[in-house]
Amino acid sequence: MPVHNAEIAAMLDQAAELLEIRGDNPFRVRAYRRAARVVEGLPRSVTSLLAAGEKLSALPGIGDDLAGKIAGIAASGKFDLLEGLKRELPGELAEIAALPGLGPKRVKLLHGELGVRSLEDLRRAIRQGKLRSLRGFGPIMERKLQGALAKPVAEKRFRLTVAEVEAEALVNHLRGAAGVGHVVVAGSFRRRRDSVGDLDILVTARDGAAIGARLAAYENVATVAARGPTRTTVVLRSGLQVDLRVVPEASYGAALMYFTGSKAHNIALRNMAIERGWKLNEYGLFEGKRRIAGTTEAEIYRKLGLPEIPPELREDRGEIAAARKKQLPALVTLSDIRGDLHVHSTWSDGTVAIAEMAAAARARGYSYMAITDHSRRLTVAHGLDPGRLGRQIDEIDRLNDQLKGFTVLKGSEVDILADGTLDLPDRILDRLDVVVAAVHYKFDLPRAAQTERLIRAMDNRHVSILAHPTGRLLGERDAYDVDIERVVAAAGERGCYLEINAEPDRLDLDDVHARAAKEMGVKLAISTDAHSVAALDYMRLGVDQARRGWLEPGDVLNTRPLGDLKKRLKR
Ligand code: DGT
Ligand code: CA
Ligand code: CA
Repeated sequence: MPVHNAEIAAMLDQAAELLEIRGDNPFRVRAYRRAARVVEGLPRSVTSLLAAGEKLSALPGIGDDLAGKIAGIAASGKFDLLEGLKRELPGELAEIAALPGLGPKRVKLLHGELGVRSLEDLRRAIRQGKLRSLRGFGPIMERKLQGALAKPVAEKRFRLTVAEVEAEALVNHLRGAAGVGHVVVAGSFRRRRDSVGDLDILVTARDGAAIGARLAAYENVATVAARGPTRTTVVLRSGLQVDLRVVPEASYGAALMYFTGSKAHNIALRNMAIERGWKLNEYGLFEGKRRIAGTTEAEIYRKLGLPEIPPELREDRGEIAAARKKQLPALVTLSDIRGDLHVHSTWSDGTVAIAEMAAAARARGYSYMAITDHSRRLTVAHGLDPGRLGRQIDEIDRLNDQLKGFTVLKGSEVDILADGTLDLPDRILDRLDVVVAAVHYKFDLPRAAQTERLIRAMDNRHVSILAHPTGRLLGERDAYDVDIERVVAAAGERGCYLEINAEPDRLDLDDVHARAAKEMGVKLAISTDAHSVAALDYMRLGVDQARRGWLEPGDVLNTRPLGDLKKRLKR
């Protein structure tokens, strides 16, 4: 059976974790992590790429050695390096490293100094008060770990990009069945939530059992959890659950609406139907026994006196009242985006030279792109000091002289130091078009200090955009403790923009905070933070979250043409 991309990525990630704990070369560790992200984001399975004779070493960040290892995993389902590391490093160290606040470095200390090999060992060490004696483990860390160890295992959710890769392959497989009409992924996936609990796939066909059989026979199915004439539930080998529902064509709109949800939105609509003496369910809108709508969603909304509500808004967060008053927002779309304001190059930890990145941005229909490489504090990312940034500025000036109809903006992703000052002096920031300020360390400051830190950074009039404002990493790291409302208000007072970082594991600000920002009159930049050409395409994920945050083109900085943009970037 072919090995799925998600499984390969998980093995590469685990290997990176264990290599880091073992104290391997950080570049090697990062190479494995990066490869995991690349594999995870591939539009096709590694197996099919190899079968088509394509070279994995042509992918960004994947050299010959890694390409060989990945091909080996794809062929055998096993990763010798990982097996070896697991034998060499005892117990549950990888699980321990995944706890909040514990990276590989601290796990090494726990293991080396206290002999911790399992989660139980760690609990015991905390009970016995041994943790505090270790360097870098204060009482705050102890309390945090106690909390994390006490929590039941959270419901596993899957990042939207991971679900997309699974969904695309599966939808193609189902389309191959005889007698299928529509095949569509509904649920939180269609509402474009940043993560999904499972995939809800809706198919129109007469013979539901045949479609169910086709799903059960899919090569990536691990277990079939339930099987019936119109519904089938399976769990894929990645752990992602799939709920399949088969309905007749006449119920397509009603079923799509029902399975798109959200549940709260459905209930609100059903109540509207009841008020009119009707009944609304997944088979249609009914007056007595007569179906008065159901083939399309638009038809059902129309009967209820509403315009069609975009799936991204269907959360019962005021969209029905807005629809009733004909005041639904005209949501921003990908084609409104005119440029990307947070992009890396080989000057820091990007994989592509500035000129190539510019060409790729231009090919996406943009008219500008800001190069915002890291600043000097981030040594692992080859952050730029004022001298190198000065030389980069000169290079960009020369490049712009050659480009027509496209502009590379000079920028920096400057680190916000612990006290809220910036990692680069004003005299160099003064030469830039865009300064993106970001927190990359000291995530555990107390709330008041963290809030002050961000606000102080925005006090610097050179700062145009606050990058990934809460620092969350989906499924890995919670947002740091910060009074986000104060930060949003402070951004508004200072004419600073907030970022929706479109990286699939960030999507930060999230939908809810983006909407709060809009309501407070603060505008946002949707930026990819791309370190490779392929990552420029994450823009659509940022736009999805912006849409979930009710944003219209006018709320988004990088929908502005260049001249207007430049004026807005000046504070
Ligand atoms: P998820 O999977 O946790 O990311 O979120 P959803 O929204 O995809 O939820 P899921 O998979 O449990 O159900 C898919 C859709 O089915 C949901 O959005 C709305 C509909 N649905 C599920 N349960 C109910 C229910 O009890 N009542 C109503 N009205 N709709 C439901
Ligand atoms: Ca779902
Ligand atoms: Ca479901």
